[in-house]
Amino acid sequence: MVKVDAGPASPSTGMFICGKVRRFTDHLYGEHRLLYPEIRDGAKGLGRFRRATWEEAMALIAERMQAARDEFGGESILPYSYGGSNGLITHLSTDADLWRALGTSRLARTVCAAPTGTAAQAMYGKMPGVAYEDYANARLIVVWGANPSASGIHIVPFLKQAREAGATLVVIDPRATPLARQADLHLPVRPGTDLVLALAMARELFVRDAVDHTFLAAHASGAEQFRARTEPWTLDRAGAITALPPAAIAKLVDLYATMRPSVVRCGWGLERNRNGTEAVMAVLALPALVNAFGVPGGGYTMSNSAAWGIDGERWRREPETATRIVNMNRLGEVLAGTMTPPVKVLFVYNNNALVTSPDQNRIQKGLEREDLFTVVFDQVRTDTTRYADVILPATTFLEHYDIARGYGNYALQLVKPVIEPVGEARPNVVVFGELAARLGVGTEEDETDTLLRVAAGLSEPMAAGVMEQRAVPPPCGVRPVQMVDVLPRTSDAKIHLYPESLAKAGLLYSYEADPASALYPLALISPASEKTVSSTFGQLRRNVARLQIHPDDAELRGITEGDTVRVFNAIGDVHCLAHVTSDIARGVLSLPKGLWRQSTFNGETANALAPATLERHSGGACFNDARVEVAKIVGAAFGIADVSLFVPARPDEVH
Ligand SMILES: Nc1nc2c(c(=O)[nH]1)N[C@H]1C(S)=C(S)[C@@H](COP(=O)(O)OP(=O)(O)OC[C@H]3O[C@@H](n4cnc5c(=O)[nH]c(N)nc54)[C@H](O)[C@@H]3O)O[C@H]1N2
Ligand SMILES: Nc1nc2c(c(=O)[nH]1)N[C@H]1C(S)=C(S)[C@@H](COP(=O)(O)OP(=O)(O)OC[C@H]3O[C@@H](n4cnc5c(=O)[nH]c(N)nc54)[C@H](O)[C@@H]3O)O[C@H]1N2
Ligand SMILES: [Mo]
Repeated sequence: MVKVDAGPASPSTGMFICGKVRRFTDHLYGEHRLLYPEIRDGAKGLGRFRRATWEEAMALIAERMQAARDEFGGESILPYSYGGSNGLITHLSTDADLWRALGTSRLARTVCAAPTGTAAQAMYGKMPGVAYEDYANARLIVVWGANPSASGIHIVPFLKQAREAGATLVVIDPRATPLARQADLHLPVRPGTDLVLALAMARELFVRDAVDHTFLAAHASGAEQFRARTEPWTLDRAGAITALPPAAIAKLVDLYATMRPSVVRCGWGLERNRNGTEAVMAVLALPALVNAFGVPGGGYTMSNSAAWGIDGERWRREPETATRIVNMNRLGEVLAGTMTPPVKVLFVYNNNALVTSPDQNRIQKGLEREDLFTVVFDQVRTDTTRYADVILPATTFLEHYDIARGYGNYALQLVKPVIEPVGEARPNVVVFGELAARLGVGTEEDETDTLLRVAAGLSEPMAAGVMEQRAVPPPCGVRPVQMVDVLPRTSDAKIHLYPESLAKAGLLYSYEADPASALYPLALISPASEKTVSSTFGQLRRNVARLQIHPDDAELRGITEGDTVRVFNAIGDVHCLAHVTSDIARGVLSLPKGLWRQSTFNGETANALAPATLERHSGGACFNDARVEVAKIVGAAFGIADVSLFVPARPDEVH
């Protein structure tokens, strides 16, 4: 493999790919690539391993799983994965068969998209959203809690096209993102307060009689209950909580009440806090109130992955057994060993838990438990592999089959290996099939068996398209007009503004106050950066992380550009560099998501500061509820407890 670039098959990505994937050969062949199985050879966490054969490694894993099952039951095994970049074959296929057959603990995959998914499901049954191409038709575009310049670049040309045709752009984000800097209106909202902002907008729309009551009567339920919940949120009250000038909120209402077509690109930034689900619900209520639907470029876009109607479970061989469900955000607590039965075997794959899940220090403690047997199955030597008892090398998308589907773009496609596996790397399906055979609960499967099985679970035209290597559109087509070509997939095909399923837990649209305290007044967010995909490619980041801090907050603490600082709270302490900039709102700090431990001076990352609290409706992660203080570190005492734990970043590599 010498070069990775855009291919012609998928219309909206046919022209270009992002810079980080263009560097994929560094991931494929770089020094971090895992080439063969390894078995721990030294104290836990020391990072010393010896080479092993697949036979030896697999026999050991099977033996330890069997022993745990015999002594403590299947639930003492915890499979841990998220699968954000995995498709229908490398995720929830033979792995799911194996875990089900063994009766292991089940995992609630909540580290991402749980609040947005809960909101979009309850209100619209995950109705497909406005296609990126149709943004070119919009006159008003509201980018809400998303930073597509880094996290979803294929929408950007259409935003540009719309702007050139005179469209108005609004960005709602505590940071001045690249799009915010070009926007007609930028609202630097306090993290976690979007619920209040959207309710205040809705209240204003009702007060001004800018609501389409005829549309609501025909296509929505719960409008009056929703309206009642907006009542307290005057512009002034909302301004005080969101840290926005009331006049700026009013300006947004002016635009939203009058301009058509209008579209909201709702992102994931606003979900990662205690109010996540209800914030997304209130935002998704807005296009219904004004009936922004019915025209190309009108409505909203959330995740589009449900458009194909593939539930991800239809090719499973057996029904799910009712074993316990473990919320993945609680990994630290779970590994503390207090559950019954305790977790004795942890199997991590498609995931880099130590740097992507909340409460990093607690997770590390758990991983250090001598009686815990940990398998980490990955492509590269991640920070999590350091705590493994057995490391298994995995193939990448260039070396295995998969069926991938966009959650922005409307394309489902076959992923086909183009090179032989590097070293002794193996695909997930092969490894999980072999484990099932060794444990006597299934049969070995090669990749084409799984491919055919998964394809058989698709509709005939979809399966044919996949096999012919075309970009397969969803049944609604690639440019659906909302409320025309697609309707809510709720029981009555209506928009549920006050979904009863969620109201059971109490009054909906109730703002839960900021978790800031006198000790930890600053909100730390950790959004996607253009250098990594979550933590994937994090090994290639050689610079010390820079903390974004507003000049006023910096001055108050005697911090200047380039200073070494510590960002801390009761659960973590991150030593990095300060970047003083008015690109971030007052009272807010930002560190990139997905950093490896090598990117800070002391090996802790934003995830050490992120609480393991759960969003109330979905159990979703609350990374952006981290509240912290920051101080300048005087001198070069970086407080490194154990330098053998990580390769510290070097200040001379900063740029
Ligand atoms: N380059 C790159 N691309 C990625 C990823 C990556 O890591 N790197 N990750 C992928 C994944 S897994 C996901 S889920 C998506 C996520 O992609 P996005 O939806 O863009 O989500 P985030 O990057 O978490 O946050 C988006 C923006 O929300 C802002 N924000 C933070 N808190 C709040 C808040 O409370 N309210 C509002 N209004 N804004 C807030 C942040 O400043 C940020 O600019 O991106 C995907 N694409
Ligand atoms: N602080 C903070 N943390 C966050 C977030 C945040 O906003 N702030 N966002 C969260 C979000 S949105 C997400 S989606 C999660 C993602 O967190 P993770 O699920 O941990 O995803 P990645 O960091 O991309 O790590 C995926 C790993 O799987 C490996 N891998 C890829 N394909 C395969 C395969 O086929 N087989 C095997 N065996 N391994 C494979 C890759 O090499 C990589 O090391 O992170 C979350 N973490
Ligand atoms: Mo994500």
